[in-house]
Amino acid sequence: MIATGGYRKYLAFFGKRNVGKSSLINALVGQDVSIVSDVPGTTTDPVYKSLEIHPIGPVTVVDTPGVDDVGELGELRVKRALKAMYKADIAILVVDQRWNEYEDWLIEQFIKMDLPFVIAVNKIDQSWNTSEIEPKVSPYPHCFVSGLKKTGIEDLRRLISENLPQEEDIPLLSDLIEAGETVLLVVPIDLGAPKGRLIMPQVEAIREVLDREALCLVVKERELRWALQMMKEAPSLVVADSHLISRIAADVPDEIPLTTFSILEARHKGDLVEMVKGIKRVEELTPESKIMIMEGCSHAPLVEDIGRVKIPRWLSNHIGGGLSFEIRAGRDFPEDIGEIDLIIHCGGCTLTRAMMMRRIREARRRGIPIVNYGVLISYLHGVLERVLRPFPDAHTIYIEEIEGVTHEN
Ligand SMILES: Nc1nc2c(ncn2[C@@H]2O[C@H](COP(=O)(O)OP(=O)(O)OP(=O)(O)O)[C@@H](O)[C@H]2O)c(=O)[nH]1
Ligand SMILES: [Mg+2]
Repeated sequence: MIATGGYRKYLAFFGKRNVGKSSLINALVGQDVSIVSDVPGTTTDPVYKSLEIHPIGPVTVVDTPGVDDVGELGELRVKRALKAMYKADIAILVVDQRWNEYEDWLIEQFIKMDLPFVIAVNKIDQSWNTSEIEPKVSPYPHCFVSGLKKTGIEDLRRLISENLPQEEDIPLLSDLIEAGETVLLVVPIDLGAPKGRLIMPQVEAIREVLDREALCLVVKERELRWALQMMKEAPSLVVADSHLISRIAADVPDEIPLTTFSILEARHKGDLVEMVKGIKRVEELTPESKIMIMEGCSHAPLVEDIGRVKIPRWLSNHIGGGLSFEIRAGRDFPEDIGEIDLIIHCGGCTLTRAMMMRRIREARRRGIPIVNYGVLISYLHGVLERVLRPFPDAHTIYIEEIEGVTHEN
């Protein structure tokens, strides 16, 4: 099922053993989802519970084992708790009066991973002196609660809701053009094209041009030159399909802004700058490198499938052979990802922006560079600099961080 407006947020609870994580979760969700006991280390595996919490909306609450767990098994549990951080949208650090290096360490991880977090100071019913903990928690969003007595739970809900990151809306192309201008879309009708229709990014692009009160001309690649000759004024933007981009770039005069549907999609659905940064890794690859091709949906592979055939071929040619490719398709970020040097993600046409951003964040938190099909294809065809020109942020990153160290030809 495709999550659209009702995108489920991951709320992950962290803290030492026995601070009351499970009790607080039960109080927050109003059900006994997690076992509570005074034995430290009661929660041994992350517990996931999906439900609706007002005013936050649909969420998955994740209870984790205490991070101060000891011994070999303890270490394993800590690892599993940390894994929950990779995919969390927000972390809730549960503490009681015993603040020590574990809390400092957890906060350090959240900051390093760019994971928003709030602090719930628990067991406030035990009437201890909170003035000692105030300086520790006051730099961060925090509240005082009792999981046992179920007090302060409303404050915690509000705090979580206020600190959950909101995804901004980024258009496909309407911010790149003015009313009255013309956009030229170059759409291949080849074996990869669906029968009798256009694909989503093409349809969305047409719609955005119309909404912008601009003109849209749609042609196949063979009619491109003719269209350009016919136009009295040059188009203010040409958008072409990635895998034809080197031919199209040769046909479109250098002064006309040119980009690809995939680049537009990478910005609209994710983080173009992050994808451009990922290109740096391409030049560090060796024949032994491991690549993960990640697809957002499972489609029946085509004979000349872009992710399974063309990209591996182009990239292997670029590196000079070798490389191992693993393909993962589906909605969830794979858990057992192993040692991976680079993730190459599809355009994510069936994913929402929020879903795509989560995958990008997770890759970043795991320290794995990520690029997408569109950015990589343009790079491997030697036209990335050109197709990034309409996007000053990403173009600057390319010039400053990539151009000097890579071999775009
Ligand atoms: N007085 C008081 N006791 C609490 C509160 N919250 C939890 N406790 C008690 O603290 C003990 C541990 O609670 P849990 O919720 O199991 O703690 P946990 O953090 O999930 O512990 P682990 O799963 O072992 O990591 C239990 O005996 C709870 O009854 C609270 O707000 N006040
Ligand atoms: Mg627990």
